[in-house]
Amino acid sequence: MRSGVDSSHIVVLNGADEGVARDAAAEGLLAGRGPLPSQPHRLPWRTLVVVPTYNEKENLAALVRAIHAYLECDVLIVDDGSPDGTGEIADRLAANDPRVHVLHRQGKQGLGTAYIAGFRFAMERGYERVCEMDADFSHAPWDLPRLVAASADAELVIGSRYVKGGCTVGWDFKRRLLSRGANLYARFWLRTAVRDNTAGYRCFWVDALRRLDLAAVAAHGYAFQIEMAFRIKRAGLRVREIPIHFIDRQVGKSKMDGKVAREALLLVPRLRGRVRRNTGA
Ligand SMILES: Nc1nc2c(ncn2[C@@H]2O[C@H](COP(=O)(O)OP(=O)(O)OP(=O)(O)O)[C@@H](O)[C@H]2O)c(=O)[nH]1
Ligand SMILES: [Mg+2]
Repeated sequence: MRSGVDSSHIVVLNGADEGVARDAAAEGLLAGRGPLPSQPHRLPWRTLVVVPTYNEKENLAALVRAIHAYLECDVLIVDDGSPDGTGEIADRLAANDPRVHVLHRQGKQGLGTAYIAGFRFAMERGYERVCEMDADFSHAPWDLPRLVAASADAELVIGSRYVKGGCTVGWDFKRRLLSRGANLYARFWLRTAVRDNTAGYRCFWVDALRRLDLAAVAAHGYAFQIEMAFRIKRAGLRVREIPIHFIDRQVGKSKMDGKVAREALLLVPRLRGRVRRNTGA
């Protein structure tokens, strides 16, 4: 690890006996599943973790299992008609576990609209926290309890690669440059103190989302993350960044493309004019 502590070596006790917790963690690490807690963490809020998927058949079942090993929560899979059959895997998971839900959408409609659909699901069903998480294990499941716990005093928590202790693992120079460049660009245009504006590992208060005008959110691709952080800030709400180690995907294909980058380039300079102060709408 290039900087800071590797979160896969943090054992959260959460009321558990230290010896038991350490043994469970060591067993999980040995099995390549991170430091498993002896039991999933239970936090005071009803939490929904939204996982958008497009062709993630190798990752999805293992990811949902890992999420539930670390945190007591519900999971919503938003699948855009993946040609590889991810949607059927999602249905099978939901049929076997009442904590798993699935939304099927027709064709690839972008990450932004998938998350908005997830947010609406959370609002309608009385969840108090809603998380965003990639399906490809780039976002370590063992960071999830830390992410949600940090939301005690911030309406938006971002798992950040660009605060002290955070980093990316396994990205080539080009990908690192693109991500850093996008963040510099966003910080320049939006004058924001948020260091990782494009990060997709997040926890929102559902009540904070209710205060925003979600129908006005313009971005579909990665600019969605920049826009949401900006809208939360503009609404006068608190954003907190906690360090994470972002791990490059091990299996499956990237969906990053030029269209997504172009959208961010064009949209970000216009955001300050579009989003009203104090309301975020
Ligand atoms: N529902 C839905 N999910 C999507 C869409 N595009 C990407 N995803 C999912 O969003 C998450 C992030 O996409 P990734 O392809 O991992 O994007 P990335 O992390 O920038 O790129 P790599 O990690 O390099 O693959 C993954 O879980 C994808 O399956 C989409 O249009 N619809
Ligand atoms: Mg990814």
